[in-house]
Amino acid sequence: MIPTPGIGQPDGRKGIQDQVTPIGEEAAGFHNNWLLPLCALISIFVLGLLLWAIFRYRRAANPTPSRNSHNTTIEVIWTLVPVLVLVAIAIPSIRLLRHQYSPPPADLTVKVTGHQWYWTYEYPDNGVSFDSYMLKEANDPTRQANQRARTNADGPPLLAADQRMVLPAGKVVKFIVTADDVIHSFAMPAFWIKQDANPGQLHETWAWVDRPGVYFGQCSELCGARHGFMPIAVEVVPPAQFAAWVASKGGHIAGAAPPAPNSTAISPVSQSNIPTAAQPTPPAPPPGSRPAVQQPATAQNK
Ligand SMILES: [Cu+2]
Repeated sequence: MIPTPGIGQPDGRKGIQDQVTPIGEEAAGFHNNWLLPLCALISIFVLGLLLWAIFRYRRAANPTPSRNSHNTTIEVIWTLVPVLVLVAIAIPSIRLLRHQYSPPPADLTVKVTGHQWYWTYEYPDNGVSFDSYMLKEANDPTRQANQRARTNADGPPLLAADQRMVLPAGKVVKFIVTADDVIHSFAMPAFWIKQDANPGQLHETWAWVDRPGVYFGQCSELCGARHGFMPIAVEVVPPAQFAAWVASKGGHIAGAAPPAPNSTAISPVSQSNIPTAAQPTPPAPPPGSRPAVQQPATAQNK
């Protein structure tokens, strides 16, 4: 798939990239429609107050300065109004956090591991695992003879990767994020994702992308000499194409084919020790519907 200029990659515009997830749309709307205007209004108001005080109460206009030191009315106002402004910001802000941290049940899990300096993507339910390296330019002297050079079909310089993470469109994807050596950060601006990847820890985030396309991100934690050269390239494709990609990687889709007899054998005894095994799974949303981000977290997606 060929990336679309201006979607999922920087294109010189100011501000936040176009968002392709429900969380991203909510967060970018909150930022662009509420926080930025509020910041601008407060800045203009404070600047106006400053200018007014500087000119109105300058020494030449006030040979005998006022001796007032308290004004109860104005002190109540300048305490109360900022508190109300903060409460007005806190309500949508906490609501957004709740949506971010209450993901719907996942349709697909991808384990993301940061290394110095590349990413590994594992699909534990599909038996797929591979490394993803940045594609170097054709004239890069450090490019080995067996390394493919970047083309415009791969994506912009410093963002194109030799193997993209492929995701099915319209599915809830859970990312398990960790690192192998130092702290990295899995950042996808168009998904509103920036999740630290820490060695020895598993972090979780999620995305739901309806629009097929190619989206780019970068490691966003200073992780060493080639920190700037470990991009993230994600290709979102229709589910049927995703199934074909999994098969081409030697993997399998759950329910599509019987599992190998010895690979998933769990004895009844060990199964009975798993407390969540007895819990009913929530009903799957109808295909194509947007996931309800408002619903509280369940045991399955903790
Ligand atoms: Cu890194």
